[in-house]
Amino acid sequence: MCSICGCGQAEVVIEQGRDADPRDHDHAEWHDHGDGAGRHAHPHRPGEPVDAPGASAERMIKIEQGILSKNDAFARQNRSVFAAHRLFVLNVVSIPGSGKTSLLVKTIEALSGQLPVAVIEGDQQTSNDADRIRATGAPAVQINTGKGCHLDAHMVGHALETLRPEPGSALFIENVGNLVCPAAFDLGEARRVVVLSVTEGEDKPLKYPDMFASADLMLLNKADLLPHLDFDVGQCLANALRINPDLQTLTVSARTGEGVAAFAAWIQANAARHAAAVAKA
Ligand SMILES: Nc1nc2c(ncn2[C@@H]2O[C@H](COP(=O)(O)OP(=O)(O)O)[C@@H](O)[C@H]2O)c(=O)[nH]1
Ligand SMILES: [Mg+2]
Repeated sequence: MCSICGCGQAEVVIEQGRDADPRDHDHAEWHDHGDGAGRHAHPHRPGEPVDAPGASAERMIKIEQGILSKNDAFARQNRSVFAAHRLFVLNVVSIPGSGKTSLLVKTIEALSGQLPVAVIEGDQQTSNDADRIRATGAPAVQINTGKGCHLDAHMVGHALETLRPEPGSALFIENVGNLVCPAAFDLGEARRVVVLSVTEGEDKPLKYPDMFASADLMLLNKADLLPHLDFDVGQCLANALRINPDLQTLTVSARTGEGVAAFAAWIQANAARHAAAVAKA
């Protein structure tokens, strides 16, 4: 169970794709996850067992710090694997239903022929979203978190062993729908993208500040619905920038395709910027 939110993490299941040949050198490169766990079993142990009822506040803080520092160590490992394979990784977060998967499908189409794309999908149950992505022709792997309400870096490391994206790809990680816990868990991504749809209200950046403070880009989705709503785009952007003055924003619609080309261009530009930063480091 996660002390950040109280969610369970014992039931994580990661889809298994291609069977790895043990002689496959590439596979060994992916399988550098440091916990001795094979890719066909997934003993997910991101933190020590938590005995929450009756635990003191001091002990809970220590447990939380322990979980996050273990996560950060896995995130560092992910980052070096991403760098070795020249992957540009985006962590896509929102509440359920904001349009993450719909936007990814449109963005994959927009990037077609320009940048190879792979996707890690996170949901509590079902492989529906991975199936939607695979229907575009892009490779995808589904992580089901069971009772867990967020992805962590350890799960992503294991999903990579199955997915093994083409070097130089953009790798999207669609997080479990939740604006709270995913904010605390670094997955090793280069950029964090928060999706907010116009049906959710202008005040969400103020109500869930950690997520907006930690994001690089906000996609304001479902712009096609604006004529039917009294949603104030200017107020929403002002709220988001009050939390994070460096936040970049794009207004988009997965339904009409508005703004998708601009998002694809943002990805291209940021992938190039990130590659230059990694080369310099
Ligand atoms: N009108 C409209 N509906 C959208 C848009 N994007 C997504 N949806 C709908 O919103 C619902 C949730 O979308 P989905 O992509 O599954 O959201 P996710 O849970 O964030 O991945 C679906 O019924 C989509 O068809 C959009 O831009 N405009
Ligand atoms: Mg989805």
